[in-house]
Amino acid sequence: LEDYASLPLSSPTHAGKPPSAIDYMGQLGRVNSLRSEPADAQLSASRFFVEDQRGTLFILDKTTKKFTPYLNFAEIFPKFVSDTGNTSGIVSIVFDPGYAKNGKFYTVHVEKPDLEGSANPTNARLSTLNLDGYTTTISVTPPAGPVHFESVLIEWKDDNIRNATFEGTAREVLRVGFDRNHPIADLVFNRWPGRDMMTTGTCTLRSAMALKEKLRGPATPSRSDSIVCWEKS
Ligand SMILES: [Ca+2]
Repeated sequence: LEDYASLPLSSPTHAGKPPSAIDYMGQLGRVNSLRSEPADAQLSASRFFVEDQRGTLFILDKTTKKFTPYLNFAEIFPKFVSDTGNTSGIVSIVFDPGYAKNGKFYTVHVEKPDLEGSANPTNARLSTLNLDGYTTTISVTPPAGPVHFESVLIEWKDDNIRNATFEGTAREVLRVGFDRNHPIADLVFNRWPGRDMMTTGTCTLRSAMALKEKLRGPATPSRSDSIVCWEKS
C-alpha cells in the first residue's frame, strides 16, 4: 500500500460558483470515483478519469501523475452544489460500452432546485461544449416528503477522445428529486445480447416509495439495496 497521486486542493462550491480561496480547515479534495476508459479506447492504458466531488472531473496521467481538469461542473451547471452535506457534488461516472467509437460517458451530479435562475447549463467557460438543443428534463419527484435536491444524469459525447480536453455535446437523461443524502449513486452498464442496460444503485426512488408506505400505515424500513435499470436509448 502506497500513495499513488494527490488530487489538487479544492473546497466545496455553491450555485455554480467556485470558492474564492481554499479552506484549509476543511477537507482538501474529495475523490468520489476513479475509472478507466474501456480497454479498446486508445489512451485507456495511460490515464484514469477521477472525480473530485467538489466539482471537477480530472484526467490523471498514470506516468506523470498529473491531473488535468476535463469538465468543471461548477462552471457548467448554475445550480450545482457540493457544500450541502453528504453525497452532494459529482457522484459517479460510467463509460458507455461503445465509448471507443462513440465517445459517450455518463455522470451523476447534484443540484439545488430552489436556487434562483435557470438550471440550464452554460458553456461560457467551455466554448467547446456544444449545448445546441439542450433541454432540462422534468424532475421525477417522490410521492411524499420534501424535495431539497435533484440528482441529474448527463450523457456526454466527446468528439475526440484522443486528447485531454472536452469538445462535444451533453444531454440530460434523467432528473430525480430527493430530500437529502440519497441521490442516484453508482452507475454500471450490463451488456445483454442485443442491448445495453444501465444500472444504478439508488435509494432515491425506493426510499421515496418506502416513505409513502410509512405514511399510509405500518412502518416500512427505508430500503437502500435497490437496483434500478433502464435501457439506454
Ligand atoms: Ca476530447
